[in-house]
Amino acid sequence: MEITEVEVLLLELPLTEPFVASHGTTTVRTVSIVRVTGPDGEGWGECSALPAATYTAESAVGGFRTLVDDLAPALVTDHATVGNDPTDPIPLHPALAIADDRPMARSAAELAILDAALTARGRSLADWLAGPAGPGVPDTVAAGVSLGLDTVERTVAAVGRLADEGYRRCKVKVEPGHDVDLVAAVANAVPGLAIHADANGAFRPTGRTDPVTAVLAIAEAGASSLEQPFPPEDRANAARLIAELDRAGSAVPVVADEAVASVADFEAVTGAGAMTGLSIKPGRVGGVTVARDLHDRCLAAGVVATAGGMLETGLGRHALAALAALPGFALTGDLSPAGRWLAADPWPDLTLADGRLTVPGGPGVAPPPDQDVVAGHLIDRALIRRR
Ligand code: OSB
Ligand code: MG
Repeated sequence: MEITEVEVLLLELPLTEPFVASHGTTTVRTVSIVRVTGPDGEGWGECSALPAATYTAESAVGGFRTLVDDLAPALVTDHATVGNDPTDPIPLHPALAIADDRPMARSAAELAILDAALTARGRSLADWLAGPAGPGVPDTVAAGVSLGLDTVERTVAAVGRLADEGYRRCKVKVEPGHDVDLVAAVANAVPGLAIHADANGAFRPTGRTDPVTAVLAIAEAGASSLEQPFPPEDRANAARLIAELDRAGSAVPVVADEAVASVADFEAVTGAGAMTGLSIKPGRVGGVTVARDLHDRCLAAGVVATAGGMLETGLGRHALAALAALPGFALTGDLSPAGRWLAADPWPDLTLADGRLTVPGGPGVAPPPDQDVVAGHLIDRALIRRR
């Protein structure tokens, strides 16, 4: 696709409450957004980098700069295309490669290009991701919600409210010393709830106690899956944990998040026997097409996939729900509407009913944003045109 214009926006969206994880606290959702225009029309993409470079090396403002300084000029200059689906080629722009080392910014530009192309074809992202040979796109996916670090008492109260809203899976953030009691209290308060314990790598091998023993206790307390318990580079303890769970006859998956940023990481981590599940975040891996590739590899390797969120706007959440409709996403993901954390959002939100989220079936990724809401939260903007 020949891209004639790229607009990059930096928005600052208010949160309903701060989101706390062991890697940092998010109080306002600064987010960079890209719009591309070509002969097919326009399309929108979201850079999922958090306001601060904590979870990964990219930040929202860094994503804005990458989009403005590197991706946009390359996209409006270079217009060769490559097809990625022989029955319905969608241009995967070769200029995206300029940001291969900044996957969240790259992912935003890829999503915008796909949105433009799919909108012009009247085809949904979920339908395109499923492909012609796919089993067809389900109307809904199981909803799941992620809670920030908080006291046991407040977490139990919040989980009770969310269970009443219909959620059957909650992700709780844990860290050493704030783990077993929390998970046990939640399991006790809402029997039958799937509890996904995410440590964001906080169980370091340098502590006084064996980190594997500490994490096994979280599973025994009632966690149904364990996400990134150890630092990404600590494959040895992840492999030991998997072996211990196996010995105990436990089916609790050990889900990699931060540890897998690419297909090469996927091969290395599976090769080390260091994951039995994978949280696939389109931003972390460089876009929805890499995400789909990783999903296919999960299916082939017997690794359970789960769709991972990044506190996105309704735009990013539409893309995540479309991805999560693929058949390998057997472990309920971070699939909640953006209204869970955003107090203002230019994009329409996903709908939650009976513990399930609707898979977007409209053309492209999502409907366009409300320009008044964009204008009310805009902190920077750049327009790059083909010369
Ligand atoms: O570790 O999964 C994580 C949000 C930002 C960065 C990292 C993570 C998260 C979440 C939120 O857990 C999940 C969501 O967006 O629903
Ligand atoms: Mg995580």
